[in-house]
Amino acid sequence: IRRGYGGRVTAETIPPIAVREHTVDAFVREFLRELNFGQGVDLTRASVNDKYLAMARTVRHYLMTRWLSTLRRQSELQAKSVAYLSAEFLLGRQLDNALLAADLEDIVTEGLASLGIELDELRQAEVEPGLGNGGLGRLAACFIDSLATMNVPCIGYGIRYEYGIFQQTFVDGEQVEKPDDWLRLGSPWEFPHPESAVTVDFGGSVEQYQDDDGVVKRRWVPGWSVLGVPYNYMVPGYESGRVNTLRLWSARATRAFDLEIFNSGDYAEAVRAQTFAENISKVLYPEDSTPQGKELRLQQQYFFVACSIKDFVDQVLPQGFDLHKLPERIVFQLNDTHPVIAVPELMRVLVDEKGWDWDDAWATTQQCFAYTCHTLLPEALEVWPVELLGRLLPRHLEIIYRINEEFLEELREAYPDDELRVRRMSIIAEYPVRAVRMAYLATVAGSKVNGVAALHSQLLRDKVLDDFAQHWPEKFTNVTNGVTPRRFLKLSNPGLSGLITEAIGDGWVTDLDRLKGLEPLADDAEFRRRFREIKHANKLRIADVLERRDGIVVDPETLFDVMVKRLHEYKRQTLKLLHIVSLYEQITTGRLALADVTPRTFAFGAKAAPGYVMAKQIIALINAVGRTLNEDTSLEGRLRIAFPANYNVTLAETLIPAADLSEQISLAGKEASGTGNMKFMLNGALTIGTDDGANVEIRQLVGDENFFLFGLDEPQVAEIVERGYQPSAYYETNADLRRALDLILSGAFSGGDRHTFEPVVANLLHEDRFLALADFQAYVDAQAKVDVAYADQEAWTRSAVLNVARGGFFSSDRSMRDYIDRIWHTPPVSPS
Ligand code: 7GP
Repeated sequence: IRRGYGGRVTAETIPPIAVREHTVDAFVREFLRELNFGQGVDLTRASVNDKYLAMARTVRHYLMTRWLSTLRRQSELQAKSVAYLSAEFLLGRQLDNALLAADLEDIVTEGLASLGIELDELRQAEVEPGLGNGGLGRLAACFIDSLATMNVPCIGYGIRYEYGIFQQTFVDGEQVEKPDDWLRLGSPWEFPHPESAVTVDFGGSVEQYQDDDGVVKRRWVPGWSVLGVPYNYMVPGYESGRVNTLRLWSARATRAFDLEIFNSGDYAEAVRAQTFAENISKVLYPEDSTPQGKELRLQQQYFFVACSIKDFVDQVLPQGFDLHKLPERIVFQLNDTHPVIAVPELMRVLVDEKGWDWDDAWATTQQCFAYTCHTLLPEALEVWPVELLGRLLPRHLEIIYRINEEFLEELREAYPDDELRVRRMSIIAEYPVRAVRMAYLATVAGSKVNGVAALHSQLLRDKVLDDFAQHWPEKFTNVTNGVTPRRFLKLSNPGLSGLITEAIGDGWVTDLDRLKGLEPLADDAEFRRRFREIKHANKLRIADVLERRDGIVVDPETLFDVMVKRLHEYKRQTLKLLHIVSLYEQITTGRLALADVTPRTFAFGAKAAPGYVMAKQIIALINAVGRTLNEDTSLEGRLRIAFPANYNVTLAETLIPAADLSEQISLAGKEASGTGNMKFMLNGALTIGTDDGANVEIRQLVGDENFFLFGLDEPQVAEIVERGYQPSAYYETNADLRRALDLILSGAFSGGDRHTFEPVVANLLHEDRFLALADFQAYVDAQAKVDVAYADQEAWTRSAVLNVARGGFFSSDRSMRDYIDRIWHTPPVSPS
């Protein structure tokens, strides 16, 4: 035992950790104590928020023993840990997960009821921490859940944004963003440790000096600094006894900074300086897949990785630890390029602060990092202008230059007659401005590089990072994404979870391959009936939520056709919209009889990056089409659009279990993996999808007969683009497509105004970067097959059951096993 967050103690002086009594009475006592002494109110006067906060704090007491013993055990054993470095952790609500981990739901329900409180009312009071944009951030949250459950030591490092992903509202159908003030009513799940704040430097210059032996060296003379205050969150495993830690950093002004200005007597300036520092962790950048190269974003990135490395080296490791053994104790996993500045930071610590020689430091650094890439879009690959990096982190820029120099030297030796290749692979890009390619830096520094689905990893090797894969074939690997079955099946779909457990026992919660045991039940009529009943109940549940949350009315008797994900042209929400508009056009012109239309609820959920103009217009168009269809009584409610604003983790948890059809219709070769696709499958929806991302693996597992495949595959896309894609040709030759686009242009959805949606249509006709028009007919044909299949409810349910039964592969527990075997080599450790 050594210095930790609580001062100096020895193993002998630590008092035993109090264990909470697992009874209704004990819970009620604790709860009332929290309410009275924590919140300072008595029950008769307590607001819902008071009760929620008191309950949350009570629940966390029950996990505390496990957390403290996990930490104590870890400092005894010094086992190798994963440090998951991620600018985003999209956690979702914490209460249910904590209740599950503490096995408290029944006790809390009963205890609260004895006080006249409904657990469900308190649940609704929790504001979800939206500290992520979408897939990448939610994946990080699933991964840390799995590691805790599998007993693997892990510390998540990220940023405690004061404002998470914006709250989306619709005003006249258009997206309007509101700040996400998630901390406003208190944040009972976090443990701030201001006393353990670390200093992070920025700016200044680099100077040359002579060390004690007269050797000339270089060091950073920073210009300004901020403090990083750690906030710890529990990451409880399910039935594992382990509680890992998520440590999020919050920026504060340094005292030195304050004092200097204070002494000069300028109070207002001192406060301004404080604001300046605190801006660093103020807000999550809302761009998903298209980062803007903003200075503040680079500050955020360096801020959290510098805090994390310092924390790990100075606080987590025992004093006097020989850093040459660092690779035995840690692997820093880089969640995309956002934390890649950690590479030169570790080099700076080892070379400048610890006095190591360069080669030694580089050898160690390379063993400590691994890099996951989450995209294929060229515009998503982060590049930092040298001018900006040099201004903000001058010493890091020098270090990057040196890494690059040595790397290029190695390349010139390997490819003496291929200077073109050497330049292509340079970490420094020369055009349009001199800039650092962060993905290249990560690839050079990382011991492994992985994509997030089989196809994605292959395209990384063959296209995006092909030169690197040729140079270091053994560096490249794949780990297909997964999702946590605790949150996205057990908690979110209690009906189906109960049925599964009844059929095969509850082992599936930590061993999802056991879902295989459901396969024979696909042929059991009684099982299918109950399965359908549960789906129906889930539709009633979401119908209720949508009505109360958004005033949206849906018909639970219809096919629920759901597309929820960020709004991006490559994901092709417009393709689905064109299908809907085409159906509507055919009905209103009498070419399609209403009686022949399968009643459907088309559900959308999507946020657009605030600066992404086209995405926002597409949102407005979905809402406009929705208003027209929903108000058109001639449709008799057979086709409705439900587009609730502010799709988030909480809404996903009730919407996905109600879905019949999962829309995964990105242009082949663009969606790295997708993880929503896995959640739908596990909740018994059938997929209509392209051969893209993890859809490929989903289809292989579930079988062609249980999946609606359509559209061009990646080689076909590449060929069409190579030949010169002409979207207007499809408009001219496909009458249904033309009529649908013309209907939008006619102003039918914009009160007769022909200009409103002209840019969306024009973009499709003249550019259509993601080949929506080329895939239109194939999509419509596949949707016709959906209608036919859905008409046979027994066969449909059979397919739905098989989707669940064959979805076990997509547990994030399996992803973690793959990371451990292929990249991390971190064995599980018993927590006590
Ligand atoms: C996403 C990918 O778009 C998605 O296909 C994948 O399932 C998910 O990561 C998890 O791997 N990417 C992002 O969310 C993102 O912001 C930045 O990528 C490059």
